[in-house]
Amino acid sequence: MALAEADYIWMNGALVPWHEAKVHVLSHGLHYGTGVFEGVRAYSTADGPALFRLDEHLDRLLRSAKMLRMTLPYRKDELRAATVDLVRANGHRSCYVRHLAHLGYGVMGVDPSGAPVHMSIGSWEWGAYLGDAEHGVRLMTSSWRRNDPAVVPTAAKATGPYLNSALAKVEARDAGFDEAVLLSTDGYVSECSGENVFVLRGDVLCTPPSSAGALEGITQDTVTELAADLGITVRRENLLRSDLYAADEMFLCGTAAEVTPVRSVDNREIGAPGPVTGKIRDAFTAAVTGADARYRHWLTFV
Ligand code: PPE
Repeated sequence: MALAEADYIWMNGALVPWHEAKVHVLSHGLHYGTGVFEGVRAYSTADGPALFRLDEHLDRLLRSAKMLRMTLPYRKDELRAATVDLVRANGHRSCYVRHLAHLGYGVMGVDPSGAPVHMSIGSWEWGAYLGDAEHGVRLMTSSWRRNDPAVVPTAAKATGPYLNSALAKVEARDAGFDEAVLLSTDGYVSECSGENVFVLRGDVLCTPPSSAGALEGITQDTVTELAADLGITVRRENLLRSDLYAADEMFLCGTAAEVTPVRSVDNREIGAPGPVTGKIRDAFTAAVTGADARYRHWLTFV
C-alpha cells in the first residue's frame, strides 16, 4: 500500500522531517529482524483526534521488548507523550501510528550484544486496510503454517516473524483472495496475516487462543468486551478449518483492519455481513469515536 507521507517522524527523542528519518544499511534489525513494533489508530472525535487504547499498545510494546531481551531507552510515559506530540505536529484528524524499536548500527553477526536500541514513531493517514470492508473479504487458507510458539515468541509483536505473514499475504493475493488465514502447526486456526479471527456459531462468538500462535490482539480484546456488553457470549477456543466453513458469521479484527466481515473462506460462502457482525462493528465505531461514553477511558486525546 502506498504511504501517505506526513511532515514529521519522531526518532530517538526528537521530531525530524519525514525524509530525514533514516537508518544505516548495516543496522542489525534490517539483517536479522531484531525489532518490536506497534500499530495504533487515532480517530476523529467531537473533542479532536484521540488515540484508541494507546496504553494497552505501549504495554504490549514493552512486553514484546522484554520477550526479546531488548532494553528500551524510553519509559512508557515518555512514549505516550511522544506519540501525542507527533500526531499533533502532523496535524492529523485521524491516522495510524507505528512505534518501532529496532537494533541499530554497531555490531554485526547474529549475536545482538552491544547493538544500540533505536526507537521511532511514524504516523500517516490510512484508510480501509482490507479490500471491500463493507461487503466482506474473501479468505484462503494459507499453505504456510503460522509461526509456532516453540519457534519464536508469537505473543511478541516482533518484526522478523512477520516474514510468515508476508509470505501468506502474497500467496493469497496471487491466488485472487483478499487475505490469508493461517493454521497452527497442529492444524488449528491461528489468525490472518494481520488480524485476529472471530467466528459466530449459533449465538456464541469464538476466537482462537494465543496458544494457537495468534497475537494477543488489542482489537480482539476490545471486541470481547463490546460483545459482553451487548450480551453476546465469547469463547476462547481452538477452531478447526471446517469450523470456518460452517460458520454462521465470521469477521476479522485488528488495529489496521478494524472490524472487517468475511464473505467466504476457500470459496465456501459465509454470506453477506450478518447481524451480529453489524452490531459489533457499530459498537466498535461508537467506542473509537468517543460516541459511546462507556468507553471513553480507552481514548487518549491529542
Ligand atoms: N494478528 C496479527 C498477525 C497482526 O499483525 C495484528 C495487527 C493483529 C493480529 C491484531 O492485533 P491488534 O492490532 O492489537 O488488534 N496487525 C497490525 C499491523 C498490520 C500491518 O500490515 O502492518 C495492525 O493492525 O496494526
